[in-house]
Amino acid sequence: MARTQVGIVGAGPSGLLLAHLLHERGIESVVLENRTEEYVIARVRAGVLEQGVVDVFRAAGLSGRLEAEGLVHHGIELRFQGKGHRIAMSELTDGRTITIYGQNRVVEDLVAARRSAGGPLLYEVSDVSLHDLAGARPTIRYVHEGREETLECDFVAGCDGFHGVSRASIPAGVLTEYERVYPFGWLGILAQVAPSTEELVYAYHERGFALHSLRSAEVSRLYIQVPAGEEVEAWPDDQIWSELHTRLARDDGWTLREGPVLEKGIAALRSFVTEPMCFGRLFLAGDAAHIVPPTGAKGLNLAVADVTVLARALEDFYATGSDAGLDAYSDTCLRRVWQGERFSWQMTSMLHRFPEEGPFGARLQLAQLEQVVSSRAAATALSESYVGLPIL
Ligand code: RFL
Ligand code: PHB
Repeated sequence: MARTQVGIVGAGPSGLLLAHLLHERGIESVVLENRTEEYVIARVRAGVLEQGVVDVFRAAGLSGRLEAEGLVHHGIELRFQGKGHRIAMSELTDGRTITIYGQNRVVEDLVAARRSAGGPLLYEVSDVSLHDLAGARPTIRYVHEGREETLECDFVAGCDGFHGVSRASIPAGVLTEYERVYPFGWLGILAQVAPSTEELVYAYHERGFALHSLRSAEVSRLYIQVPAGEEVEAWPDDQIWSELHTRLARDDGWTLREGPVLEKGIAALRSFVTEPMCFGRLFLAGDAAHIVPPTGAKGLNLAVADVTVLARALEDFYATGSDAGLDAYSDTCLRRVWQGERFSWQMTSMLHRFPEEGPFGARLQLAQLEQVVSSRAAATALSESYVGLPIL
């Protein structure tokens, strides 16, 4: 039977970053991923990194390409009723910034770091199951290259996302789950066209929310709110552009540039938290423990915060034998998680069309937007949440 100190399930941002932070601390791990490397890297997801996350990457020696190619932003635009309103986030938060850098690149950088560290990273494992989580020697069983394997660990990190096996391996009755599912999703496209904006635009429109984000000087990332359950095949490119033009329109002549669609997909919107984020020697991190709707751009940022806390707690355990950090892991993470949930819910509620809320609800949304763009206190509160709290 193979052995390691920390068995990590999932090679998304959480699992790979944890492996790197542990390696830096002299702690061994094995990372098990059920998909292929190409699939995990190609998945188009997050784009906004909080300053605290960039600081974590820098401190871990992972920020070379991120600092060379990431786009540092100082504000966002809220657009409604044909007008754009800049929220000067840096000015309102003592100079804090966000960085636009695609999750694909984050994952590529982390895979490269793992390779150069020489640590095990296995793709296309199947039939992953977790055992003896409540004891001192949990094991992970899996199949790789046709062979059944058993990995004995000191700890298991469940970094396998919302649909992974880790959370599902915890006995019934241990976890309390808090959930809200929204009656809409986001249809996202990646387009080969220079962004029509320098800063992210979050638009509220009677036809629904739209977001203009970016990836580089040549590639734009755009989203529109669509009803829950919609199939991407029902959305030809010209119809997506038409909705984007309508929802992002400004009455000062601003125009949206179109380009070839490189990728498109639909994501459901959900808020979800499990408490506690651990059971015995299994620790959940990232999307395995919590999901936020993407409107607040918090998912990846929360994942980075979780694994930073976990790596420190494990470092303490191996250095001193103390369980104190591990015992506090869940509570420490959940304080940030619930702030992320609150902010993501607030942004989602303020910016999407909720048909069941009727015209009264729509008027309240406009009143809230008016307050955010006209009150320095309200804009500061939004900015503080958007740029995020320090992690280190
Ligand atoms: P991931 O990325 O889902 O990775 C989990 C990995 O585990 C693997 N896995 C398994 N491996 C082995 N055995 C099993 N049984 C397994 N089951 C699953 C999966 O294949 C996968 O590789 O979770 P992780 O690492 O916790 O990372 C979380 C982030 O990916 C997620 O929170 C963000 O993408 C959310 N998100 C955003 N976050 C931000 O901070 N800023 C943003 O701007 C932002 N925009 C977004 C987003 C997510 C989006 N979608 C598609 C949900 C925009 C979108 C559209
Ligand atoms: C993205 O660029 O993919 C992005 C940006 C901001 C969000 C969500 C996604 O709130």
